[in-house]
Amino acid sequence: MKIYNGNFSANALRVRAVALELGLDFEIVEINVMGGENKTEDYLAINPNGKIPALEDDGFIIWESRAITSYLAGKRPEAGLYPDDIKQRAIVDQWSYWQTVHLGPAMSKVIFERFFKPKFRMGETDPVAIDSGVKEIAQFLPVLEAGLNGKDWVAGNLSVADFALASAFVFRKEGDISLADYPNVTGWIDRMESRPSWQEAVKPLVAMMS
Ligand SMILES: N[C@@H](CCC(=O)N[C@@H](CS)C(=O)NCC(=O)O)C(=O)O
Repeated sequence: MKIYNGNFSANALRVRAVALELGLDFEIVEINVMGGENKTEDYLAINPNGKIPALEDDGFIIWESRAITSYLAGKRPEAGLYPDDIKQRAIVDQWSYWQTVHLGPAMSKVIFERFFKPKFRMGETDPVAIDSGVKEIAQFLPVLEAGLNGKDWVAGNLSVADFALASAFVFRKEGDISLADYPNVTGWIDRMESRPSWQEAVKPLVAMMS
């Protein structure tokens, strides 16, 4: 099994983390996005979007990180990362999609403006973008806080949704996003970040950005 990876990518991070969590055998194929390797004919045949991550498993190809993690979970159903029960599965999907369209973009906006832009000299920080991102985070984090009431993991048991969500929090400190008002979220991300799979998967991303 091959994971087409970029160490800089939070989307690739969740795929590596789930593969490690499940103890799957995989080979990392590093795609040099800065060097344009994601736009070569060969790579576009794997992911026509020219984006990483992608997965190749015995000739089967899948792209989109959350679809990949659900597929990987299906290879070790006993781990329960993507449950068979349709209601439990719907809850997992709910949080994964919510991270994709709501919390993730809000967190990324603020982290990009406050951390990545100055660090990589990507232009002036945009206070309007920060302001709107901060407001969105203030709207969405209470939803996650309430969702975690009485639970260790968002869908009850550890699932691909936790891996999807956790990738949004990697650079929260650098983005000056405080979790002080969110004890459930703080406990959850601490649990997530103490998992050996997560620690191993996040290492190359953190190394690149420090
Ligand atoms: N929704 C996709 C997003 C993939 C994506 O945006 N990948 C970025 C890296 S984080 C990429 O490959 N960018 C290179 C490009 O667009 O040229 C997923 O979750 O897999």
